[in-house]
Amino acid sequence: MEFPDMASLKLHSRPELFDFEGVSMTHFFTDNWEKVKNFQARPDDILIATYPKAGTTWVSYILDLLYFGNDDLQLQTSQPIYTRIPFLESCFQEFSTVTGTEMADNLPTSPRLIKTHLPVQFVPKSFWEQNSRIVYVARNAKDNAVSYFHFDRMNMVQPEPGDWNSFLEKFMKGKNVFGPWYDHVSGWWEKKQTYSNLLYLFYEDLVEDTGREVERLCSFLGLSTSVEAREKITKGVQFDAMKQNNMTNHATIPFMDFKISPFMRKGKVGDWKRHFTVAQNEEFDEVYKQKMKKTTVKFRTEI
Ligand code: PPS
Repeated sequence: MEFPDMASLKLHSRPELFDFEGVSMTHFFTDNWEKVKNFQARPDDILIATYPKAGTTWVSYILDLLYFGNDDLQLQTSQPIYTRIPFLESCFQEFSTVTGTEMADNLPTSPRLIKTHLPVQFVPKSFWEQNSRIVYVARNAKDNAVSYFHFDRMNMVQPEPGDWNSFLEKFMKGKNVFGPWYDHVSGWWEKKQTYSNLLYLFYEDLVEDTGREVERLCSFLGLSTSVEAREKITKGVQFDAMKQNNMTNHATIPFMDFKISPFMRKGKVGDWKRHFTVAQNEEFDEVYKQKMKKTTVKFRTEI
């Protein structure tokens, strides 16, 4: 995907959130809806699904290296990750002539790695019909909220976040692009109970022991990657390596202002403690208890 330079961008203001079949969205992810809904998945497709800021890029890069990381890393050093792993529902017409579905349709690779932030009920039905494999990554709500706040500050195609307190209030009400975190993580968790081709990973587990999670991915995907290759990948996907790597750090996206906040920001579990006041934390815990009372999914907010 080629982006024009900043000077020719047609974006005049931040997009507004609106209700789309019960979920808060911006037009960037609904403008191509007919094509998204009717997207033709293939049995060997691998869908990487997450709530925004839960570790999408991290797991995408791990899968990319597992499947296509030949010794010379020719692809990985010449093409930004978002051109090789299309963002299915994206439709940034102001900046790009290709939509996420067109990019996915035109992907020459097998398997195709495809990224989505859709809540489970919005996933095109062909993925279920084709029994495609899906890797879902979830991150604890507090760190996820902090990461999303900084992302909305620096990303001009996201709604204006306001200050931290007002962003957190909106987060608790689910007024974020792709809707409530609570419904997203629990909806996908419920799906896992009936759809066996779904691996549910946690960001906190990846931080705690990346190598173990890479091994878990290999076993889910039926890959017999050698120990040496797995160790090399584990090293290459550490936060500092990905932050330095211009093909994974999103430095080439013109609508992200890294002077406000970098895409690869902290990469930590527990950064929320530097953001939440005691009162905010108490209110958040109370809301969390209510919203999550029906699900069995459990998160760690520190490791
Ligand atoms: S997006 O825009 O939704 O696709 O963003 P996403 O990739 O899901 O999430 C970005 C956050 O993931 C962190 N990240 C990592 N953490 C640890 N190790 C590695 N290798 C790594 N890669 C990405 C990234 O820094 C963002 O989190 P924060 O907390 O903002 O730093």
